[in-house]
Amino acid sequence: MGNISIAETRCKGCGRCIAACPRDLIEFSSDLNDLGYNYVVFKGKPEDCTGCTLCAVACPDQGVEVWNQKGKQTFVNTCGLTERMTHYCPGCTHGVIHRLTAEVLEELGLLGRTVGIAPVGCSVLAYEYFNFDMIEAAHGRAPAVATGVKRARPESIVFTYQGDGDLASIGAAEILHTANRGEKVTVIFVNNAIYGMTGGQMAPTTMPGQHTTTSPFGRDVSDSGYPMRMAEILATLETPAFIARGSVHTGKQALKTKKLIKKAFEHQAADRCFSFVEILSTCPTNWGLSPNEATDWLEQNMIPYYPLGTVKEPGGVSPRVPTAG
Ligand SMILES: Cc1ncc(C[n+]2csc(CCOP(=O)(O)OP(=O)(O)O)c2C)c(N)n1
Repeated sequence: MGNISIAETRCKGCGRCIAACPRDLIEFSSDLNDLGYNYVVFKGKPEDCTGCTLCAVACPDQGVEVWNQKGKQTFVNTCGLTERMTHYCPGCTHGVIHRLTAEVLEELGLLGRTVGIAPVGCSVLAYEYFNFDMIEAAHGRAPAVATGVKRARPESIVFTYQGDGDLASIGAAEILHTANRGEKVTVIFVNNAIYGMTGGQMAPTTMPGQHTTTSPFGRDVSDSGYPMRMAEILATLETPAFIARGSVHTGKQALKTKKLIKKAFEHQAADRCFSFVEILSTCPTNWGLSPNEATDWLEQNMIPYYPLGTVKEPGGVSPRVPTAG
């Protein structure tokens, strides 16, 4: 027996918690909340809920809290995030990735010395949501800014938070050379297979045949090449300490991805070189799908091409990068 509390006012009606509940205990209300969405409600009895927390883990909007049968709160929203509502569309998983990142930093006790760098893209306003120091970078240039911050303040924990258009296209040179230099920074790479913020143009990660506003007949690989597997490309380099790929399209995958994010920051905290976590993410709005359909599409199309798990973890201490300290 457990108990969940759903913040009706935060709910965007994406239904990710409904899909995540193994006991089918959550449903849409027929009423709209102040945001104009059909919010979700708990439909079971407290004794039906096991307190597994998957609904809370799957929620992109910090809308669910969970207690176990002894009345102990088992899912608490992290103080690494502000309480602001995000501007993300319903079913977008940027919010889940924000939360996992903030949870890891809180659990590792690193919040007080973290500097995040977010460039242009849907997460351009990430500084409103992360509750620690953030810097805004020009499109694609976050790894260069991170290099400067880390070299000037080696005691800081420095990470970039980048989309696939940003990292694999306009910022392709920055990420490659930052990884190759073995800068002691962490990169959270959100791959939603499209340029989200600007209206759904084709990205280097767009799937073959995928319809976008600049590939209305589907990505033609004979014309634009195959999608780039950035994690594998960076893993060919000597210096990175840790490279992995996760996904957050379900609560269970989000929990696995949190472990990868944790490892990445642990490597940085141990003064090792470059760590990188690519995270597959849904963009229901620009994919033209409902949140549930987007989850299925990601599972059927992206995961077979972008396999999940650790890509490279040489361990040990990588070559030292000169720092100012
Ligand atoms: C130098 C420069 N070129 C182009 C743009 C326009 N622009 C802003 S966001 C963006 C795409 C971002 O897509 P992505 O990095 O995949 O992130 P998402 O929005 O999908 O999260 C582009 C092309 C810009 N702001 N600056």
